[in-house]
Order: sequence, then structure tokens, then C-alpha cells
Amino acid sequence: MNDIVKAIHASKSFLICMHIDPDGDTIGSASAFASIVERTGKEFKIFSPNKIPDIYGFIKHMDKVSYEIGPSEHFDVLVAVDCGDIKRIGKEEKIRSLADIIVNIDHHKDNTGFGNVNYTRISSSTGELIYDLTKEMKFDIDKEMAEALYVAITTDTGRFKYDNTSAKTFEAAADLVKKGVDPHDISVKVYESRNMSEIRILGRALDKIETSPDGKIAWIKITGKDLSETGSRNEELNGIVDYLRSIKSVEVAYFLRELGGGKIKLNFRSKSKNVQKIAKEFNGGGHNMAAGAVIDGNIDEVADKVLAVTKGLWTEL
Ligand SMILES: [Mn+2]
Repeated sequence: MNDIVKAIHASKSFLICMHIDPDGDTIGSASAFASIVERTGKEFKIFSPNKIPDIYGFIKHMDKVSYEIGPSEHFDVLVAVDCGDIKRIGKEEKIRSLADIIVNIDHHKDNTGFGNVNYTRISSSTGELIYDLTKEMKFDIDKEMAEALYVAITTDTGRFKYDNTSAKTFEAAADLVKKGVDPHDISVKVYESRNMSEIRILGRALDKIETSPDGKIAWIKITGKDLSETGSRNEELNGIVDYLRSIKSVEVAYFLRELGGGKIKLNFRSKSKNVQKIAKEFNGGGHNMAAGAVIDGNIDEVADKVLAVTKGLWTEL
């Protein structure tokens, strides 16, 4: 943490990077880090490899996120938030040449330590790590920053119910409420502001649930055709896998979607089994109970392969 504080003070320009398919944690963390940098009078650019979901549009700085980095751009520091691996930023080939120093702030257990400075610790969320950083810096959290960090924590803990939720998480959240967060207001903005198309694709997805004969494994396959027929977008699929996990008999759930270009995205969830081990078999990563991967292939063939791998690894999960 001290090295990050030093880097902030010693540097003039920052590139703050989110991960592919940005979620509440990477978005809230990027926003809060940008606020720290902004207040110290430094220049910054926030980069996201994919569109920020509409529900997070109210978070500070999200109106000025860049989706491209110019070939001649260079920064003193690149800060990756919530990225277990540098590949998660999505600009693999040129990312290291964009800055003199890479700072890696993340809470994934399988973080590869890709930064020159690595602030990685298992925690509820990257938001909670940034909250700790503000404490270390004796930095005054304003309301907008508190909202960003609260969104990061609340989304990555599944609203304070996943096993990553600790007393410290609640203490951080309580402090953020004292700094001006209205939990009901945030809940309405994040969880009760869905587009109709998101509900339509959810309906279709729930109709397509498949399970193993014993009901312990459940999955859904969503094709590009499903998206176009319901008028929905890829980022509207992100929470659906949690419905699968909520089924009583289900121990391992996964969600497959066509990304186009022959790529299939996999999301894994479990109640207690280590699905990160399954994701690793497909060159992915994540947490024990929530992991993901992207691979090339045909969606039906990939689904068969994932089922076979899951069954094969079952006793080790
Ligand atoms: Mn996270």
C-alpha cells in the first residue's frame, strides 16, 4: 500500500483500467481511484474494454470513460483495478508499453502479481481494498466516492451475502453510509433499474435451463439469436447465472453465451465447490465460487465439454 501511495505522489498521469465486461466492483473501484488522483491534481484517463452497463452510469467519472487508447498515448502509471491477470484488461499486446509503472490492485485469490506494484489481498472486493487505501492515505471520502465504493462492495458481495463478506466489510459499508451513501437509493439504481430487454432475455434463459439427471449441475446456453430475438445486449446477461445457483439441488452452475467470432464465454458459480478449478481447464480464472473463461468453439460442443470436465473433476472440487 505504501508503494501505491508513493506512486500517486511521484507521478503525474494515470491510466486507470477496468476489466473485460466491467462489473460494479471494477467500475466503483476505478471511479474511486480516479477521485483520489483527481483530488491530488493529477491527470487521469479511465479505460474500459467494454461498454459500462447503463445501471452504473450514475457513478462519478463514468461519463468520461474511454474505450480506446491511442497509439501514441503514454502514462506514468497504469492502475489495473479488479483484474486477476493483465489479460483481463483486454489490450494484451500493447498494455505494458502504455506506462512506466503498472499498479495492480485486486482481491482475486489467483492474481498473477503482474504489476510492478501489487496490492493484492483476499477481500470482499477491490472496492474494500481501495477503501483501506483511503484510510492509509488519511484521505477524506466525499459522497460520490463513498457511493462508488459502496457499489463495488455491495455488488461483489451479492448484497452482503457471499462468503467473502466479513465484519470488516460491514464496517467499511457503515462508514460509507456515514459519508453520505443512501443504501436504498443505490439499491434502486443498481437493482431496480433494468431495461425491459434484460427481463425478456432472463425469461428466455430461464426457459432454457438444462440439468444433470441428479440436478446437481445446471447450465444455460444463450446464442446470438437469443439476444437478437429479444432485443437484448450481452451485458444484460451477467446476473443470470446466479438464478441457476439459487436452485436447491444445484451445486455447480454455469452459463454459456456466444460472443460472436466463434468465441464462447463461460461463467461458473457454486454454493461451495471450487469452480475456479473448472475455469482453469478452459484457461480462465476467478474465485472459488464464481469464475469465468472465454474459449473458441461451438456452443453445444463447449457445453458438452464443460459437463464432462465438471463431472471428471467433481470429487476434487
Ligand atoms: Mn471484484
